[in-house]
Amino acid sequence: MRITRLIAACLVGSVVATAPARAQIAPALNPWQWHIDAHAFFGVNHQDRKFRDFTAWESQNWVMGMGQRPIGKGTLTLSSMLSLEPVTLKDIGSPQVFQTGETFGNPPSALIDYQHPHDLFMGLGSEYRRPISRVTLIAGLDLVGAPTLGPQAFMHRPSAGDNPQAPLSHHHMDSTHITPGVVRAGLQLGWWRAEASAFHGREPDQDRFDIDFGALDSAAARVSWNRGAWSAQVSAATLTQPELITPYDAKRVTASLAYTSGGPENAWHGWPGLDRTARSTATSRRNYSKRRSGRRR
Ligand SMILES: [Cu+2]
Repeated sequence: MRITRLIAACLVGSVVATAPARAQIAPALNPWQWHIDAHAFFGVNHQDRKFRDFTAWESQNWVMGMGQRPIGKGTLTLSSMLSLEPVTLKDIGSPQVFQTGETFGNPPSALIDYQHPHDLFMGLGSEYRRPISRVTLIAGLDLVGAPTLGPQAFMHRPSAGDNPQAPLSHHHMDSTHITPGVVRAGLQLGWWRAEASAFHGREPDQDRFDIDFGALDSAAARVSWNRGAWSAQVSAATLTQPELITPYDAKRVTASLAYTSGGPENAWHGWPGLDRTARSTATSRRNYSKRRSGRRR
């Protein structure tokens, strides 16, 4: 098999800004601290294969904004993550040999060899952290967010800084990183953190501009460890019909170890990961048919 892959891309924008100045001047009047981090790639992606060529002019991009302020004895964080990929990538997604995940078309079929565009709203969430003695209590509520499953999604890892393409493991390890409706709680002690969450298990649909709210029908728990450049996690979840085109519920276990080295210019990030997903019996055939035809439960 002949595969030639050419990605000519330029990072047209990468912005990290922090604006605590006002808070230092008048903390009583403006206790908020704001941070923004944006990445935009633009380029041509050409992949020359034996039976199929792919070429696309495209842009992968996202902007993350965060505001923090003290409330009581703790800290409130509001965060958002938006992407213009619904208009800067083709509907079917970005050509990427061997990539899988989500669906395309009507009737929907599994996407293969493409990375789908991310949703406009990739994250809209809040978190409150309160230290009590050596333990920090954490509570979070996300309109769109990530449940306590798997490692940090790839765009939050330093290795995404100069790479426009999603890793091929994205839809195994990070498949829940855009989840509509997450309630989570946990505690941190030193390098260790234990958390659990309830969330809506279905992956986002093909309409990339809406938020696909639904019942909090799935649950996950994670234990993680972070020390310096090293981080590790083990997590497990029970997911209610995560895929649009299959009627199965799923149980997933993931484990990963990451090492991050260097500053923003020369960061590298490696992580052997393990993902095991087992399908279980459908919740009900009737429910599945309703969902597939686009009706909400
Ligand atoms: Cu993604």
